Amino acid sequence: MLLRLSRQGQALHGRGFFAIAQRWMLGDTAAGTFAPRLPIEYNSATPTRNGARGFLDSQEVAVLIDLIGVPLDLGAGRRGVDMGPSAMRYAGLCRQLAALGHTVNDLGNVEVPIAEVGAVGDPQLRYLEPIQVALVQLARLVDVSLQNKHVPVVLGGDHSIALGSISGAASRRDIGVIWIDAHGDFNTPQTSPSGNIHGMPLAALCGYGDERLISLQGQRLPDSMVDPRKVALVAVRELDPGERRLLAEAGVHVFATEYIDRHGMYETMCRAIEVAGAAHDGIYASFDLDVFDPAVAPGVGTPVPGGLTYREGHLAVEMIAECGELIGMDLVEVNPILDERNITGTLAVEIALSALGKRVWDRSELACTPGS
Ligand SMILES: [Mn+2]
Repeated sequence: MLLRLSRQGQALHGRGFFAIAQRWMLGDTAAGTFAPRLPIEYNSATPTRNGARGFLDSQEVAVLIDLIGVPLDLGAGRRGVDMGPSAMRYAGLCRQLAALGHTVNDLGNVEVPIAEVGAVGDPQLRYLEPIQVALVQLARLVDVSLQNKHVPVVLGGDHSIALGSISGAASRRDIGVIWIDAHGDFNTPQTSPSGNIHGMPLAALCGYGDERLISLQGQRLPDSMVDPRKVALVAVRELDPGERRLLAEAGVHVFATEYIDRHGMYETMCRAIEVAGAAHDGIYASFDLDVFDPAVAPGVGTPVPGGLTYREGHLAVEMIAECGELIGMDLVEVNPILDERNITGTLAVEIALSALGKRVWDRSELACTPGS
């Protein structure tokens, strides 16, 4: 697998948190033999919990994770995703990430106005003002987290938050984006049937749509535009007509559900990682829980039939972890009001764990299969 993920026949030069060990692994994979296990190498800048290694195996590096909650539901049509950060924390996110061997800094929540006291404003950009205020704070936190060489994990909230987190990550950095979602989130106020901003963040990140949203009313961090050709949209299955046109025009690589049906999740993710991995400074993953089939993740505001299975979702993030390029991630659209006993909140936590190194068994057997 690792060989297939390499670009132009060269070894990956990851900048993410598994990169050091990954490069060691790759050299060995190319030789077609297994190397003896090395003792775990912690990133020297990373304090560990009494040297605890947790579940991470010798290919991985324990990191310092910044958890950032964004209790925002103003971008969505249905209320309730503002409770998403609580649901994920309640499901044990912090404790389980620490059990993997990482050090976890919970930075608490970004301050977000509630709908009851905010003005809707422009009906085609509903709640732009209060959303913009929250996203500007978030962008700064993510930028600082990356400057500190930490891994930001952002807990939504509706998907509009990704305009904050990813513009923060992209500021003066060349990043690729893997957007895992039932929807394209590539609407503009002109193409959006609802005016809800959570349908627009990916377009705005790439510079499409209303200038007020794209620029975060003049407060977007400098040099933070995302190159749409380095964006992979994975498992999308519901697109508005205008959104479809715009995605094609922008050059976003769209891996819709029918692509997954024909090529499987493994091939799909190899391609998606190739697309986003073309960026120089790593990959940011934005994971919308509505990408799962509603039977697996009932607690989302905009469920669409025909979604990913539980295992497909895990495979996607396991492969992103293994490529060595991941620099940060979002987990969004968990809606505890619509959920059943926090199934979806718990699932979001499990996805974060897989993205940050948790495995059922020894990955070397997966990574080094000759001819795969
Ligand atoms: Mn979304």
